[in-house]
Amino acid sequence: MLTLYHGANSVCSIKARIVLAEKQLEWEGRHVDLPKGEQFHPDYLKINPRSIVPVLDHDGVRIHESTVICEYLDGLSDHNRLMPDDPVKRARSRTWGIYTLEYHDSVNTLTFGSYQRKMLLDKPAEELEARWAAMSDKTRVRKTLDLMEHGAASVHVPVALFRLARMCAEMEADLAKGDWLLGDSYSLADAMLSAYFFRVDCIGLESLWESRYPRVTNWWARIKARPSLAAATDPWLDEAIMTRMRKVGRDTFIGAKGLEEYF
Ligand SMILES: N[C@@H](CCC(=O)N[C@@H](CS)C(=O)NCC(=O)O)C(=O)O
Repeated sequence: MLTLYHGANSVCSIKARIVLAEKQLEWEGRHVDLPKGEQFHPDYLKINPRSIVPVLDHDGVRIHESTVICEYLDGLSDHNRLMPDDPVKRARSRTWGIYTLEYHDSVNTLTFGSYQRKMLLDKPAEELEARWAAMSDKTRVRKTLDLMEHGAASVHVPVALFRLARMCAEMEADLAKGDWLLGDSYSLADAMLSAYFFRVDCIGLESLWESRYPRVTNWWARIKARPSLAAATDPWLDEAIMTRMRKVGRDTFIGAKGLEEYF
């Protein structure tokens, strides 16, 4: 039995759900409501003391980290094998997997600096204090507090946009060799990266690639046409929240010169 502890709108959970859909694996979900703070509940801390999702439970064995979960899921069946046989392509796939740690941090910065900040600013001060106290990683707390205070003016925002722009530039170079990141076939690298694109798109910043990376723009259109993206997102996401997220993201980051002022 495969059980995924996941968050509805968590980018790393979406990443795992895309691979579950691509592989057509049967799985059961245990939803962890991140906005409500369920990741800090003592029962969940027994599943993951780091208070983050996703976690995959396979017959009682727990696998942590979305990139590792994705490769693990791919290895479970021969249906639609996503990790290539070629050792050079396997190495490149794992390089993309490592880069996703940076992409996660970046999309998290942009989401927190806009939509999440707006949501949390409405909460009572005591509730926020309790939330920061529950986070065991104090570096994360410091960053979160900076984003709460400064929003788009936080020092973390230009770093995040620079890194995501670098992601697009590196993808543009790889996509010169084929329609997909590792060549002519859709692979684990495409599946993993599409979750971060989904989030950037949700916060209305698709001009990050549309303004300068045509191959990446076409790649994203191909990804959106795959049933796996809708399967991994539609059942969990609320249309009204997504509309608000896009508006707040654009209002926060897109100035008179688009995203240009960040580069
Ligand atoms: N490197 C981890 C990152 C996991 C992570 O940070 N997940 C976020 C959601 S995408 C989370 O659980 N956040 C909890 C919180 O914000 O308190 C992975 O790829 O699995």
